[in-house]
Amino acid sequence: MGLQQTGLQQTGLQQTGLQQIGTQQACWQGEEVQQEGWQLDCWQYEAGQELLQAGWQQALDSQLTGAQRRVRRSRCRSHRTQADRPGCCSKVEAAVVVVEGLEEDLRPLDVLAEAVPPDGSAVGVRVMQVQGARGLQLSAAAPHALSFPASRIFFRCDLFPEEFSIVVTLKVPSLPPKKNEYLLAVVAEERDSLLLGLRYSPTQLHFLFLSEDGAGAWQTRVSFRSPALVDGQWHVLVLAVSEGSFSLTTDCGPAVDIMADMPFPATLSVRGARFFIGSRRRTKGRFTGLVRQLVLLPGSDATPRLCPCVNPELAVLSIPAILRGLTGKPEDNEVLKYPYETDMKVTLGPRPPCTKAEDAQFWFDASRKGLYLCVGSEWVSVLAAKERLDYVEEHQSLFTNSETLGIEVFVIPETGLFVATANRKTTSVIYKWTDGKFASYQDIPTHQAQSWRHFTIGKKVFLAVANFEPNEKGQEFSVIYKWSQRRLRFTPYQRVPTHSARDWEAFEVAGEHFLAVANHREGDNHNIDSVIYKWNPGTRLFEANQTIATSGAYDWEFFTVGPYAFLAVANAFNGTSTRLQSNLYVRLGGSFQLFQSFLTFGAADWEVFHIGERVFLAVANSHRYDVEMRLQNDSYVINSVIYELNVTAQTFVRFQEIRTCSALDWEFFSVGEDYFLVVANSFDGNTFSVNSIIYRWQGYEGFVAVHSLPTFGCRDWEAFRTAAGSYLVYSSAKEPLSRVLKLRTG
Ligand SMILES: [Ca+2]
Ligand SMILES: [Ca+2]
Ligand SMILES: [Ca+2]
Repeated sequence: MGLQQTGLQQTGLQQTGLQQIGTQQACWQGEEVQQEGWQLDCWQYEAGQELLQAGWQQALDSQLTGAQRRVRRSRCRSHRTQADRPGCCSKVEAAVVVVEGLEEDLRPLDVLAEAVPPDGSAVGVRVMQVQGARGLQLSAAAPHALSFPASRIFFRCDLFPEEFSIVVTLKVPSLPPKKNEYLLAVVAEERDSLLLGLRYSPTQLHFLFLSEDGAGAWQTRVSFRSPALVDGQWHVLVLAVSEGSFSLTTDCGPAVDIMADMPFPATLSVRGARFFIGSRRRTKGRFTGLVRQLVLLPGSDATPRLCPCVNPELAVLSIPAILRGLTGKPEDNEVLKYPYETDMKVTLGPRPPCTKAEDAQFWFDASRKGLYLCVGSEWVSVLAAKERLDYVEEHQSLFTNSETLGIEVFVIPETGLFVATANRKTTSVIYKWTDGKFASYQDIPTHQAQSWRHFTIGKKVFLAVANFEPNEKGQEFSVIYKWSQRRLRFTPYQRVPTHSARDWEAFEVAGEHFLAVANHREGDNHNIDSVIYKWNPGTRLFEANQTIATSGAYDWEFFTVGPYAFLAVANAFNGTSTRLQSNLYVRLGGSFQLFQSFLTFGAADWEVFHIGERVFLAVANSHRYDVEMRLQNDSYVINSVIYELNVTAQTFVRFQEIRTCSALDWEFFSVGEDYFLVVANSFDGNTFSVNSIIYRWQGYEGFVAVHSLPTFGCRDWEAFRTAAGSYLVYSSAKEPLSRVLKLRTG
């Protein structure tokens, strides 16, 4: 992102409510001080005029008191000395300088603002917002980005004030021991000597200055122990210098005073010198934290101007316009702590538009504590959770012996992780996760297998396959296999007559075990019964328990909400149309009864998922088709729908529609604190080569596309985890190749 842009964004931000909140929350001290200062200046101006007539010291001492007198003395001394130097202004001229200079010299010189153009467009500088306050970060590549000639602020005389204070607001990450970083350096450019410097180490803050006299030049270092500085929090430091007295105040706390043998020079010339912020004109010692305020206040201790303050670690004397504004709310700070590296422009309040103009800008949704980045035209969640999906990488190409319609990943305790592939041709294969990859483990003869379902009853492990076609003898059945702990293989356990079975669903209600089969069609007839079987512990077999009329049933999905058990069926085709009601049943009085119907289009999959207390049900609509309607290519690119349970109304309501390309499966998964849905897009009317999409849950906006994966005839997705990480696996209904993807998290 260009820095020019940052500046413009900043300008825009200042008109938001955030700015107002920030101003109110910021120290009012600033305004009071300014008024005070204005009065002081006026009064001093008069004093200055008097001074012209009555002479230096006399007029001052009679009318100024305390610190003001000290200030004035310092000014006078500086100018008097300057006047005595060859090539400088005469004594009378010096007095005029004092008079003219009073108005501005006692005002804070915002050194940081001097270095940053009003729009913030300095090269090598980034504006960042952290813990609710903005600061500037220097790029390692451009360590002198923030510098300017001393003559820009010392335009009347080139002597550094003898008495002054420096106010710094900064935020410093932890530093390695012995490492030093410069906050400020005034360097005589020609001879490259440090005239004045402020630098810190993990344990100390050093103030350095050059003293010169006839005997030569030497550097003095005044060191303060600063244990609280390098802790990653914002801090305000005020260093007040007056002759040999050096006083450091941190966050408006008690001052630490050091009396040095060597006073700060009264005649430190800054002619030909340059101010460097965050460096000492070289890469070494570059400031790596954030600086928010850097002010030189000539002639006085700035502490009374800043303190006391409501928010002492962010007390403001003067900061560049680009850094103004605080979010103020402490709860915001907690969240904004994370994206330390983020660029600027965070908008609060209701969702702002995300267009080209807002590209790369942030929006903080305070109600959901979400930080969003405008990318393209979408707000993408960027709030760093503990673990975050970064991207996916190909982990394994799983070559299958034929096209694969369904995949089922499961764990057998003390044995391992497996995936069962439902292959179109005569053999399906079970793979075992071995050395981080799936390796072929067992072949099982199947008949156009559509899907596998793993389940357990007590310690018994089962695997049921949905066979779509009859066997060689014309017998049509699906098979339940049982894991043999002795043979370490699945062996046939029970045959169940089925009709072009598409799917098995296994579930348990009140300690009873059930299996439901989706019978797709019998011959040409799609309007047939699907069957729910119940485990009989006496016979140890599944027995038909309930039949439910279905139309080209494709999928069963079981879930519970509180004490209620639900079963949803995806009805795909009734013989003439894919535009059908797919039904949701609830178990009441020992059987499943119709609860709600949903209009679906070639429904191929139901996916239920929970996000917090919320319950969602997503349908994959694969095809809009009617015998009346001529075949249209666009009838595959249609919306799939996510419904959400409205508990009060006891009904699922439309939550979000997502454009899909002959969607055949939804898979819900989570990474860290983020939730995702991935869709199996299989066909767009022309090609099977279509992208499948990963959507990320973004609260307010529902699911937003975050990643596209090129797939070919994608049929089924499964998510799984191992100790090594999170994975996705998908199968293709059009080629004998499934792929395992590893989710990269960061
Ligand atoms: Ca299912
Ligand atoms: Ca699914
Ligand atoms: Ca799936």
